[in-house]
Amino acid sequence: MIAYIGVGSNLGDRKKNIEQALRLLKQDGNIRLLKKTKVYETFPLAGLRQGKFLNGVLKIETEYKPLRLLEKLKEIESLLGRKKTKIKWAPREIDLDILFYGNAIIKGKTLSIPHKEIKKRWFVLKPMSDIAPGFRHPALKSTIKVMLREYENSKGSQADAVPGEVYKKRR
Ligand code: PH2
Ligand code: MG
Ligand code: MG
Repeated sequence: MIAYIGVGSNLGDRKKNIEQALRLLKQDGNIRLLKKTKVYETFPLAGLRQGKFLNGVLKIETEYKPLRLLEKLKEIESLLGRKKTKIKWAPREIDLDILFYGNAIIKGKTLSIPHKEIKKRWFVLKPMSDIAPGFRHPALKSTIKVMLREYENSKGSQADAVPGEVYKKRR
């Protein structure tokens, strides 16, 4: 199955964390990395004060079923030093989220696919639009490109979030 994975880091050596995560993913015989986007530096979306993120999206092909894929991603997160915490949206060394799994719609206790917040997250829509602008959200029925345009039209965008640059202003 084709899946899209959101990658984020805002703790420690962010670039290295993402590189390590990629390395571990590639080592898995049931996961093939098909595409990776460039990494965008983005302001944290949360009430909590915390450091800026590096965010990107991966396109993979995998034999794993969704829950097994989730386990695998959690395993990599913990190998990279991410500690479990009750605090929602605590800063993290690495975050690997299943955004889409083919066109599956799953509403489980431990896993929701597509990821619930995609439409509200520039840091997902933007990188994903670089590799899959025409991908259609199986539940919302709009394409990534359209959702990104809608986001940028309503929120004025995080278009100052240029890859590799440090932003001057916060909206
Ligand atoms: N992840 C969150 C909460 N807020 N903000 C940015 N910019 N990037 C993220 O990956 C992110 C976030 C929870 O997973
Ligand atoms: Mg997340
Ligand atoms: Mg997560």
